[in-house]
Amino acid sequence: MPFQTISVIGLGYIGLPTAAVFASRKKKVIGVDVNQQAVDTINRGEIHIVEPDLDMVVHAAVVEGYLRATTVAEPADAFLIAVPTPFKGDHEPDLSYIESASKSIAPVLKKGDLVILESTSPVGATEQMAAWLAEARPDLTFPQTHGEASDIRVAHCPERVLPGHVLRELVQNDRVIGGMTPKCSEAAVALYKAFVEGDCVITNARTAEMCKLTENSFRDVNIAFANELSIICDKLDINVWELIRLANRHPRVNILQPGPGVGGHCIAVDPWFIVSKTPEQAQLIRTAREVNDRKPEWVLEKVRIAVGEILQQHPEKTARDVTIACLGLAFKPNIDDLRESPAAGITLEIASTHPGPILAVEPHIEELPAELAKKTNLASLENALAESDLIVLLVDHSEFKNTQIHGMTKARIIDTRGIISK
Ligand code: SAJ
Repeated sequence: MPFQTISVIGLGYIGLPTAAVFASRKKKVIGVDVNQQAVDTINRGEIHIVEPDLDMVVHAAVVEGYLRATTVAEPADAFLIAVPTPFKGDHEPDLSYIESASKSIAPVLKKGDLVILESTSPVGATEQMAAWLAEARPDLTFPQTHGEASDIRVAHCPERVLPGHVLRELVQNDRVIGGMTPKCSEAAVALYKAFVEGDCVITNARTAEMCKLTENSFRDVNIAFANELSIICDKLDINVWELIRLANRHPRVNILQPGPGVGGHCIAVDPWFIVSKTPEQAQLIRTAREVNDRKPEWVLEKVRIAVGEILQQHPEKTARDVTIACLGLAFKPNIDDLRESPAAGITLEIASTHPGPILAVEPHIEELPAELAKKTNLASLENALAESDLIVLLVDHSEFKNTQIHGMTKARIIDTRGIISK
């Protein structure tokens, strides 16, 4: 393979596993990150993020000398940019991390190099990245002006791995390869073939960008449908989980599960990249986002109503005497990631407005984040079930699913995940 040295810019949830997997295939990998602490951690053979088995793969890669991290870009044959693309203002994509990553590698680029944008990006971002590179290096030629004859090859190859299964999905998933020219795509396929066992499917950069956004929007729209059904069923006194289970027996129906809202760093963000480019056209995609974003408020209203009913049944009590337990804080089951989590947001809001005790149960963490720690206590499942008057089930962790919650508590239960209601 022509790529002897590979540089990965951005050593986060995608960049670090990608760097480690290349290194595990005995490629020399230079990881670059602006975070000195992350760089030092990786160079010790340790990791600063949570992902099953990643610690072992990074440790082996560093010890065997295939992976090294640094804060300053160095020459390489291929550069993979895997930096965050958050949004700013009114859900406008923020490309500033891609811009600074491009500017950091531009000085070390040389004729024949391949630059791949892996970050989830709005349509047109790869062309924008190539423009930033060309501006910084007028001595080199790029595909937007020189097509197949360019010195530098540029492609967009979005990551599509599921947190919690990153190492397996990196290797096994099909990969969409969107080169700015067919030769750019060919070069990118040659690079990924070092570890990808799935198909490398070639398209252009804009389609590859839109493909990633489409996948996550599809999931968001489907979850919004499920969330809307849950609100409708609540009005009509129908068990939504039974309803979806029955409907999904149809060979061409596959509805996802309702919940307390959509969290994480992708599904709740990426659809906005489509909406911000085409606000007039992206009606359904925008509405789905709004439906999912409104769901936590609906859950909070259910909590307020339940507390009111408990007080009506127990006139001797005040709200201060009502203990609420929130089960689960992570953004999805069986992980410890509390960032962008509707469950954590709902718990914080309950703790900020309810005057009585709040117990937070999250079997995957040992300490609450500072903001939550000020207003609530981390409790065991057993204590929460025994001590609370109201239980709000927010995450379908296996620990909760495997417990006979109903039999272990006298509390009222609001089940946002269908754990007991199924
Ligand atoms: N959720 C529901 N109901 C469901 C499924 C999920 O409410 O039936 C919620 C989860 O609880 C969570 C949120 O949606 O709050 C997102 O979770 P997820 O498991 O759907 O997705 P992510 O964000 O962990 O990963 C997604 C994946 N995309 C798709 O499955 C299309 C992953 O493959 C992408 O690589 C990742 O986004 C990404 O990085 O873009």
